[in-house]
Amino acid sequence: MVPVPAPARHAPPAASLMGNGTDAVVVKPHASPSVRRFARELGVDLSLVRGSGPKQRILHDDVRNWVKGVVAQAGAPAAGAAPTGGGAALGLIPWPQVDFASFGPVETKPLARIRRISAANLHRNWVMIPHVTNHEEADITELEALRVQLNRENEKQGIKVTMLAFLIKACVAALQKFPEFNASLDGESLVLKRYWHIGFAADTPNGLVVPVIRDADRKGVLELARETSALAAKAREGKLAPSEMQGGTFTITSLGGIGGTSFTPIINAPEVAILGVSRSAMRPVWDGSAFQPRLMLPLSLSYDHRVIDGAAAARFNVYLSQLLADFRRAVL
Ligand code: CAO
Repeated sequence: MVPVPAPARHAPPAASLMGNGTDAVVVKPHASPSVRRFARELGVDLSLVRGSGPKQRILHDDVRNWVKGVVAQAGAPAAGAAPTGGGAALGLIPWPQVDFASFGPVETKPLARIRRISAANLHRNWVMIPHVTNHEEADITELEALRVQLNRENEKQGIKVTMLAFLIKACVAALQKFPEFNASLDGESLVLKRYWHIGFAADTPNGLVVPVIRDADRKGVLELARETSALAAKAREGKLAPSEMQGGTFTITSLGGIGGTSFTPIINAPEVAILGVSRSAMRPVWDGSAFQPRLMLPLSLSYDHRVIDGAAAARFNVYLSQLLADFRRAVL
């Protein structure tokens, strides 16, 4: 796992990256005369420092930590290398400090622990990885019919086969054909993994977690269905062990049960790609002589452009869509 940049406590929380229309309001830094003197001695511009004291007052420690962050950043690797150091010195203007209560009633809720951890990870990954998303559609008309039939057959055993289990199987086949998607950057090398541990994003009352299915290449669809539903249930109860969320080589995030037509998933570092899945829908598809009603599944593949070229991503997504359209290919 890549460490969170040293001056993370001074970085804006990820959730705040969504604009709130208040960017123009900037207040003067709030600090005691001794902190101002300390900052002057070190040549620190206090408007760049985030205060951790009451009412965001800047403390000696905030100045010290800010300097440490800048020093750590100076020792960070050159562009193109895998991120291992800080990420604070982006040369951005300070985060807007706004007294929201002066505009209307507000309620302040501390972020849950899982959300704080995932926010820091998502923020780092979004800022440090050059993301591009490739969108594709898969014709899953036949696959959905097979899924419904399997569920009818396995009803008594209590196994529910979900689209996610088929997606894991198909992704493993695509990852085996395109190994650079099952890899991580390590300095100036690419580590290609010869194991296929697939993570899937699970929405829980405490926030987003990513349980990992180990050795997904050695498991059949029914076993994958059983394991994903057991891990998802454990995730919702907050009972996942750390080891059940580690070692992933590729992640799938499915919003298909909720809705939407496409989205831009954030890569789960140190992985280099992630597949977002939206809700399937019946669409008229031209077969060369007439429109046919087909069930189409939207696939959004985000990839690290330092490692993967746009053409490779398009090939991966097209291949994945072919596997889902004719699932016999996934077991070849
Ligand atoms: N298109 C249409 N329907 C779909 C679908 C899709 N792509 N995927 C699932 N569905 C249907 C299922 O068939 C199921 O229908 P029935 O209840 O009629 O059988 C229903 O939607 C609910 O499915 P589900 O989402 O509970 O099950 P799943 O196996 O597809 O997903 C899990 C499991 C853990 C991925 C899911 O519960 C979850 O947490 N999803 C959210 C992930 C998330 O938050 N991602 C965002 C991360 S980035 O912020």
